[in-house]
Amino acid sequence: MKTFFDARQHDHAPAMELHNGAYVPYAEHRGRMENVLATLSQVGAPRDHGMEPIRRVHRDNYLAFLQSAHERWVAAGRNGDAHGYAWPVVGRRPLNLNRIDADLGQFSFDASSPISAGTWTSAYWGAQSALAATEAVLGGERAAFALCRPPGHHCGADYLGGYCFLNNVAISAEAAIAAGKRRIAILDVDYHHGNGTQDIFYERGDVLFVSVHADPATDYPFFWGHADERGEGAGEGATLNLPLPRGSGLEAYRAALDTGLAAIHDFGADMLCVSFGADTFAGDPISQFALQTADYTPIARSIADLDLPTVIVMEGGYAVDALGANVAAFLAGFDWMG
Ligand code: OKP
Ligand code: ZN
Repeated sequence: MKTFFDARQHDHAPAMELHNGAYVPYAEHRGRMENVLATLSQVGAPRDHGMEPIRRVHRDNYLAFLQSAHERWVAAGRNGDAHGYAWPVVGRRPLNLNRIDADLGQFSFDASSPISAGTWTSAYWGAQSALAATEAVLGGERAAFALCRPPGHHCGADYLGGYCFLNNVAISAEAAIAAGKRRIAILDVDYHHGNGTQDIFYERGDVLFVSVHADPATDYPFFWGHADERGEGAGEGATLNLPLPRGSGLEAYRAALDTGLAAIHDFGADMLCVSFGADTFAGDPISQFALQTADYTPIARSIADLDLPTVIVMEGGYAVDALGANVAAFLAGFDWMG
């Protein structure tokens, strides 16, 4: 399968993150990509599609913030990674503040995503990898894979969070619509709910968002991904959340996935964008499902059986030594598509 990755996606390199009350080494590090790249052939660098497709998803003030945040952090006399610590609660009146600390709170929803010197460059080229895979599929490939890093499904039109800065799968879906596709299905099979993707398309009837994930009653991102979130307005019924309990293995996973795939079939999508996270793996250090490496092939095969042109973008997966094998097992499920 054609795969896209740009070496500049390594530039994003936060040192530490807040995990269960302690600072620990950042889990979403470049070693993840190195392990995957070692298992893949046919990896190409994306061409540069520029800012326009990114601006279809993200607000200009947020993009300006992302591009300058680390420089402003340094200019304020700070060391290391830019990190928010104060957030405007729902209902707080809009304020036009320009202190970097205020903006870090304004444009994020959690403390999971420090900004390093290379964050913008990596996020930009990760989005370009998603656009290159999208272009390949629009050009006739049955499926293509974007090895996105940083991941994207937690960030929204104007906020970052959950290791995510640009929403790669949303950028792919919007690019496909701009190129003439009419109905896009997004299937999110990362362990965590894709709250940013859901938010971006919540009132849209032309983009179906289906997600199988850990129940937010017990797992990050807690405030989104509950089964009763079903979309609003024109998007009513075009969001389908299928939460599963911690400990779920292949049997429970397949039952939820089959429900999601049936919804995608009924929606009549003309293209599929998949947010693939391998953090559903039994050995994942921050997640609690029980999938085995060999399970990813039949899971992907049943997604491929939808017989839709498919863009696959990388999301999470933190069992680094197994990540390449898990990605390869997933992509093997699409092999018959050529
Ligand atoms: C990103 B993706 C828990 C900290 C949670 C955020 C997890 C983001 C996962 N102590 N950190 O969906 O794989
Ligand atoms: Zn995840």
